[in-house]
Amino acid sequence: MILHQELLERFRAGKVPALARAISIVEDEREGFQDLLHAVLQREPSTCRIGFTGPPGAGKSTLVAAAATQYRAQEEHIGIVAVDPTSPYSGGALLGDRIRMNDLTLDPGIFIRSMATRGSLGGLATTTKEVVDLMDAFGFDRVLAETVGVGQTELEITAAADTVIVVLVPESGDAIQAMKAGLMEIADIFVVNKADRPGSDRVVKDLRQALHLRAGGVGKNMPAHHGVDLSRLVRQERSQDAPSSEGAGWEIPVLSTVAQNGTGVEELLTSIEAHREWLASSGALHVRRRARARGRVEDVVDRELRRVARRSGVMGANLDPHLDLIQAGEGTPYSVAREILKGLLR
Ligand SMILES: Nc1nc2c(ncn2[C@@H]2O[C@H](COP(=O)(O)OP(=O)(O)OP(=O)(O)O)[C@@H](O)[C@H]2O)c(=O)[nH]1
Ligand SMILES: [Mg+2]
Repeated sequence: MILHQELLERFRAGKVPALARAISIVEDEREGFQDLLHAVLQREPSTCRIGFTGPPGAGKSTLVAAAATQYRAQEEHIGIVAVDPTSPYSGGALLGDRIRMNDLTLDPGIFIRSMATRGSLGGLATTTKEVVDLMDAFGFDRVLAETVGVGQTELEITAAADTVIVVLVPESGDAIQAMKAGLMEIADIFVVNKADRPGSDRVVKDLRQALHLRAGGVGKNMPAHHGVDLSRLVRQERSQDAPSSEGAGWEIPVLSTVAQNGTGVEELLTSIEAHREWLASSGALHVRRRARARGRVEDVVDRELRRVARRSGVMGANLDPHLDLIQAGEGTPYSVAREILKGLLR
């Protein structure tokens, strides 16, 4: 705690380098990172968290950059988190983001951070959410988070947002695909980007129809892609306390944009504001924040349990005699795990 006291003061004073350092500490789970988070999160959340997700190359970064530019014109301070699901070593998409968001990085009113999920289970997704929490606590007017909607970790991160925008393109297939990928469950607003390309009207129409059918109860429990319900985590995190968006008077809009030249971006921002108002007036914002708090507690407990197991050393060389038993047919992974857990929880 003493370790980060000075950092904490500079963070609270709104110094951007302090935010950058705090993010690094959280990202690397360096000593004292939980105390740091604990200290800065003791305030009422006020930031508008907007998530952008969708298939690779849909134009999310371009759209985020366009939105950020408009918000800047209103003198708002903006934080941007771009989450890259690929390996941190390939770096391709991150580099692309950097180029597309280059103009923005010169603006001191905008803070951009790219991070990789590294495809690992649990841990890093939690860290990513914690980075969004940090940005929130820093006091930006809005935090825009971009994730690629391709897997569980990436969808789960959308639960960190108040408003989730799902970005599709004419090429990304029909509404059924979106439904299968679990995107229907998480969208508060649909955007069909690259409306300058053929087939865009068709996708807009399909989506509207699918949403209409869904509102009528058709396809609500449709099993997702490969039988894995990618959206379940998000839904759980949200709806344990809350009905999903469309259940409570929010009609999910389907917009079309050409992010490259800014067409439709104004309408998108209007929809985001409308959703914000709906969140506040319907009580959904409170409910979502509560669900988020629940999810975060679960995340931290999971992480700490894993940590306790790792620290105890039982998963390392000490496991060898147990493995001998399993190989000799005198034990199973279950009997061994049970014994280990008994020891840990004693
Ligand atoms: N034709 C057309 N191209 C666009 C539009 N918006 C973005 N692009 C282009 O599409 C490509 C991908 O855009 P990005 O903004 O990087 O897409 P992304 O979804 O962030 O991509 P990843 O982060 O890699 O998943 C870029 O070459 C953009 O210039 C659009 O409205 N129309
Ligand atoms: Mg991008």
